[in-house]
Amino acid sequence: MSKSQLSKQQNRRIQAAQERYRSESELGGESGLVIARFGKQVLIEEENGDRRTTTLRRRAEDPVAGDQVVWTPQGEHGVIEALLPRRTIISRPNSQGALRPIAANIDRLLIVIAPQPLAQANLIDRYLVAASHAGIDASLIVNKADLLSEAPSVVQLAETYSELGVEVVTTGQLSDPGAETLMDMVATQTVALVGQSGVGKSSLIKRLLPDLEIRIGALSDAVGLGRHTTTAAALYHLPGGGRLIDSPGVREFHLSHLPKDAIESGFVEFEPLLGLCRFRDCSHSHEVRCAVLEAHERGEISSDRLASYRQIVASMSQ
Ligand SMILES: Nc1nc2c(ncn2[C@@H]2O[C@H](COP(=O)(O)OP(=O)(O)OP(=O)(O)O)[C@@H](O)[C@H]2O)c(=O)[nH]1
Ligand SMILES: [Mg+2]
Ligand SMILES: [Zn+2]
Repeated sequence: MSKSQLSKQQNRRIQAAQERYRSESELGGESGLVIARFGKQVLIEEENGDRRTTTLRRRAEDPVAGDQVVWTPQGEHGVIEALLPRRTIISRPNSQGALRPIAANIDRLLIVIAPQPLAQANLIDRYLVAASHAGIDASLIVNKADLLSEAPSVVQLAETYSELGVEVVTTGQLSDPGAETLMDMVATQTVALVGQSGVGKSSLIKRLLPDLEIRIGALSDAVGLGRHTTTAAALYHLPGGGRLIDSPGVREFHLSHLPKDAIESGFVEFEPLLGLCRFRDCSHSHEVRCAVLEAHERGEISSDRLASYRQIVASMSQ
């Protein structure tokens, strides 16, 4: 980890601690970390590491794994008094179009792909845009390494993103060449694993934390790790201080909640060209003297990424 990253992270921690202190003294409660949310019930971790089931005081609050809250005891349970300001948030619209948080206060998105179900470049691009917009780093985890020999397109995809500067780690349950790299990458950060259902996000967490059954003893059965599809995001501590947030798999990831210019800024190879097009509101599709189209003609932007960009932009106006 670079010096500047470390100090940025340290600053965030100090800021978070100050906010926690302020809120606790103002609200007269104790601070807690959201481990998982199941409908109206929120499993939190107290400062001393104990876990407790709480409910929400205000319906408007929408806590999610990774959130810091202020709570007050109510018998052996508790009530969440307030959600503390989030350092970062990744959200997505649900099927009704309402924006729902995926994970809060994360430093990095781990976009998990696999040969089975087959990786989709456009979904990766959408996650990269969302991470960029949220000010979060993103890495690509190529899981199910044992199936890669039959999936050259996934190997190709990994190469494409690696060339774009995205860190790529290959992992799998039979051979896990990337386990150590992955642990180093997470270090003391809070990371969220996202991706299609069935790519092996929960299995990967279980591999990194073999004694998980013990660790998640307090968790609801709703988190059927490895065996069933994950239905709620849940946070797990790594021994070194890192935190992993498992999230339910998605079929698609809409970006309709983002401003239009977040899409082009989320395409890392477009970024240096933005503002260089002849027209300020250039759509990079047919305009003359479009810096993006010119870069594509010079071979600096791949046809696949340009097509993926257009697909996202087109889906925004639907
Ligand atoms: N071949 C192979 N299968 C794997 C590997 N890792 C996980 N699987 C299998 O993939 C299936 C899905 O794994 P999960 O960990 O539940 O996937 P998930 O991404 O958490 O899925 P959701 O919770 O629905 O989002 C399970 O049957 C796993 O046994 C791997 O490295 N190789
Ligand atoms: Mg899962
Ligand atoms: Zn343009």
